[in-house]
Amino acid sequence: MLKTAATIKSALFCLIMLAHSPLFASDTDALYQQHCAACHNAKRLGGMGPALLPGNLKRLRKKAAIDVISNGRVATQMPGFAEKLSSDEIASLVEYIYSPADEEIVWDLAEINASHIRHNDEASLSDKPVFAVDDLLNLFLVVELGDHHVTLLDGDRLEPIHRFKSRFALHGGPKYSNDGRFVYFASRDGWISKYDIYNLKLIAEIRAGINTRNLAVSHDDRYVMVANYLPHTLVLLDAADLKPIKIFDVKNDAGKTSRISAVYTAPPRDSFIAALKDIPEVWEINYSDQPPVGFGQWMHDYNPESGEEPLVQEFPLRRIPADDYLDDFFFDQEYVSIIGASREGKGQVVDLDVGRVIVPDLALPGMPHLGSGITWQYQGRTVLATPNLRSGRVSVIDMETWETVKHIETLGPGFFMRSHENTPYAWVDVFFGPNRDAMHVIDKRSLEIVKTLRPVPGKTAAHIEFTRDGKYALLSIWDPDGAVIVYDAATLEEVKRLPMNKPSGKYNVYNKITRSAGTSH
Ligand code: DHE
Repeated sequence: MLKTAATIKSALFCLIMLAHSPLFASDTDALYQQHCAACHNAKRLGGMGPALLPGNLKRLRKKAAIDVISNGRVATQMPGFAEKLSSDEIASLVEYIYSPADEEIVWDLAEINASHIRHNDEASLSDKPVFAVDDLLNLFLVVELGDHHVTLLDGDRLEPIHRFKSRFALHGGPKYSNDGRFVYFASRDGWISKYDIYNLKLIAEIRAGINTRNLAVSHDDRYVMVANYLPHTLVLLDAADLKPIKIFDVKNDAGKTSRISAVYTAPPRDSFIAALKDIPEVWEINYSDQPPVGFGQWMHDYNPESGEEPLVQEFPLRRIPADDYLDDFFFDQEYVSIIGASREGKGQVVDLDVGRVIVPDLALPGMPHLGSGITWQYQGRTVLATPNLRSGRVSVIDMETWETVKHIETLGPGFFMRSHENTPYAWVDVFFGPNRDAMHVIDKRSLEIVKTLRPVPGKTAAHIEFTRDGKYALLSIWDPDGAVIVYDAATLEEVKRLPMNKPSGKYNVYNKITRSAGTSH
């Protein structure tokens, strides 16, 4: 009897110990596959969410990682798991993601080249569209995240023309060629696609990275630059067929590598400008056939008095020191200054001509989704306005003095802000919180909210884009059973609804290729 009681006691003890012991590696792997793999990839290489490998988590302390897994991450699709997982399970997941991958991840020229797909030969396709519209520059593309499709819309009739499948999880603005015939998409897992809108056909695809931020197309339509989180590279592609030309390993003098926050084209400079996430630097890569002599070299080691010949390089790189990391940035309309912000909400202005920070402490409370900043004329001066992902306010900043003109209080943090040269209004969403179904309309002349729309109560209303003439504003209802809702931009009355599957960004060809001050560039 005693022996039986002792056996039961020891079995119970073992069970209790087991319940409190760290999970077995196989349990954690199963947990990861069940809860994380769909967005972060089964091998932690990233997809909809970022890669979860030690090299990609350098700026996130383990304590903060526990908080993100428990409570989610503001301004992303990352939900909180505190209700589903125990604290031991969350702790074991954190250990798991900070441990090195089983296999080394290499995504170099050989792997990139091997992924290349040539779908159609551009030369054999017609340069006339296979559909009839009045204005080819008033076309829109709508990215539907719900089932990973893209819809081509006629901006005059406001009707869909065609719908095609995209790669999984497109993110960031697609970029058009100058004539609006071709468009380049980037997916979060590194696929770059070139699509011929006139022929409704893919031209080529290539996987330029494992985990990609965005892409930029040179203003002369010759090059595509891809910014990656994994590996830590910028990849230059030939815009004709997407074949790789050059890989830039992104690292500082000490050999520390960095993820790239974003890359954009600066047309008057013949350059791509990239912000780095783990090194406080801005990179400028010149793509002209005759880059300025010594471009980039003077930032480091060229002394004009030394008598040495300055360097002339192909695609020369200029590294500009910043005061802090730049998680994203935005240009002035002249492409001289960039206005950047770190995830912690520290804003800074970098002057690209003089190559240094000129305003180290720009007042940007919360983190702006800076691709969404816009500019307009207010009382004779240019102001920039951006929503903030952490606080319910739109910051309006004078671009000459860099002083805050006004913080406009909104019903919650917003993702996207848009306007157009032909409308007195700027539209800003309330993407988070109980008022995520609201869309504010701000009068650009008074900086006051003049109307708050609630197109579908309870469903997120987000991202506006205007028709070429600015007469209509198109709004996304961010839901599988969603819609693009068209508003008269003057009366603010609804005109029509086009059912869509979680439509996110919408991109008007004319507004994009003319780099309208009211839209993202
Ligand atoms: Fe975006 C654009 C960064 C989360 C939808 N987003 C961009 C751009 C950057 C960026 C740098 C500009 C790229 C360009 O134009 O080439 N986005 C980030 C983030 O750092 C953040 C906060 C975290 C992350 O997960 O990367 C983030 N973004 C999201 C989302 O959760 C959104 C709402 C849904 C999604 O697709 O994941 C989202 N981002 C968008 C959209 C654009 C965008 C629709 C293009 C807007 C435009 O009009 O140009």
